Amino acid sequence: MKTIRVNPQSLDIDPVVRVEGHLRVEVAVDEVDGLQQVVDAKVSGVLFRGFERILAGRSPWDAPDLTQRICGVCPVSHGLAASLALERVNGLRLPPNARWMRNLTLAANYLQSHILHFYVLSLLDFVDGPDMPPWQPSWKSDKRISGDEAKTFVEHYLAALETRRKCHEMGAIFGGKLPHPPAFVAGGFSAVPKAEDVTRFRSYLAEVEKFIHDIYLTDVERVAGAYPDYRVIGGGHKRLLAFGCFDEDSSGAVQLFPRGRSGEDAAVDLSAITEHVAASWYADDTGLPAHPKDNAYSWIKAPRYDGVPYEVGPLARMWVKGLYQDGVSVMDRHLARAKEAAELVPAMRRWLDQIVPGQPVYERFELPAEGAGAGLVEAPRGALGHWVKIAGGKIEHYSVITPTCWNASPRDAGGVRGPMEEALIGTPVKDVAEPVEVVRVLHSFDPCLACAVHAMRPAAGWRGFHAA
Ligand code: NFE
Repeated sequence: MKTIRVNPQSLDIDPVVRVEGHLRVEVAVDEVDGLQQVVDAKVSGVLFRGFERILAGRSPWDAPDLTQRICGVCPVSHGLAASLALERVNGLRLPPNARWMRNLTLAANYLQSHILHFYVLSLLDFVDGPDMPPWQPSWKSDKRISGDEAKTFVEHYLAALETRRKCHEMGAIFGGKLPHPPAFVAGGFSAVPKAEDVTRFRSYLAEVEKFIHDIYLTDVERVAGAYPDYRVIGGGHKRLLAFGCFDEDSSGAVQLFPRGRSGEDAAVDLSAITEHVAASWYADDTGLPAHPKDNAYSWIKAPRYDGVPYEVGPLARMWVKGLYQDGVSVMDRHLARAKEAAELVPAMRRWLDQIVPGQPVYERFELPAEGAGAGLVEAPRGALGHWVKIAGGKIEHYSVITPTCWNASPRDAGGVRGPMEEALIGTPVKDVAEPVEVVRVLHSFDPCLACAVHAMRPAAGWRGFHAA
């Protein structure tokens, strides 16, 4: 492709709004074949956090409670991943009730998160809303949904807020107070199901289902229809990875959303996961925070599978399950996410049917003084892993790789861009004063910087830690 350098410009969007946490993006815009577009991108997490360091030296039993505080949007996933990591230390099998209640609480969290993402975090990029917050102030360019149709979307936005609240109330029936449900404990669940809880959950689910089917699915289709170019924009590396989630049996081998990768070889081998810090503010040899550092621009590490970047998220899950394989783009992410919401509802009914009030929810077990375990789940935004190493009865090392670590990762040791960075390449930018196209691509990943920024294990050999 012939590149005509006309007027290369660097745009710095800092902060990117309508994401969780602090995200900065720097894009180079240039004219290529007569079209002004993104030719380079750097995505940065600009807030340092250190949850793994908080965990070191503490009792392993604290991990489900402490790691939930990583984030208020996906705490359920962290509580589950931490519990699983401890249970894997000694191969514990849970009572079925605990499995169904965990699944249901996590699924309720997915539904609130999917609705939040489309209506609150993304829709305002596409719809020209009324002259009031949160619709204004906003960039005016390229809003293809306006007038009476926009009014309908505003009504749906309000209905989405209400429905999201219902999802939280639904999750709280078994999980306890949200957003950080205390019911996730290593060994099972701390709430005992009653028949009336099951009935109440069912009635919430019916209301949420109505919103998903009558409003959410239709609205996503409508936005996708108005922006057909976004079925191409925002593709990126087009490599997808899912750890799998929602156990259907005690072995953990059968899951509603299976583990896998796009492409010919779908197997997932945990020892293939590495983390790079070449462009991150951590020392190459120790993994300790190192700021400033030459060529580094993010507190996010760069996880790679088999040395290459992978996108994670609802699209990856639906792809691996075989339910959505239309493409990888901005709109494909939104469409697959809505499809996943619809897919969850019948599964939730099935899990509700299998809860037996009065039966056990917890299996008492001992943690060994020495051991290691991995808890792999799917958070709403994608593959989430917790790795724990116990020594002397305390946490010696804890490592968290979140979905946004994968998606918003910076360049790796080979200089290869992370998934969001790569997805931005080629994105047309009509008006550099209002680069809404860039923001649409970023929002389609629903990045959460609160989740993504973590310190790593400050000792030799940390690169191999994730094989545990
Ligand atoms: Ni803070 Fe999270 C999800 C996790 S994102 S929202 O979903 O883990 O990286």
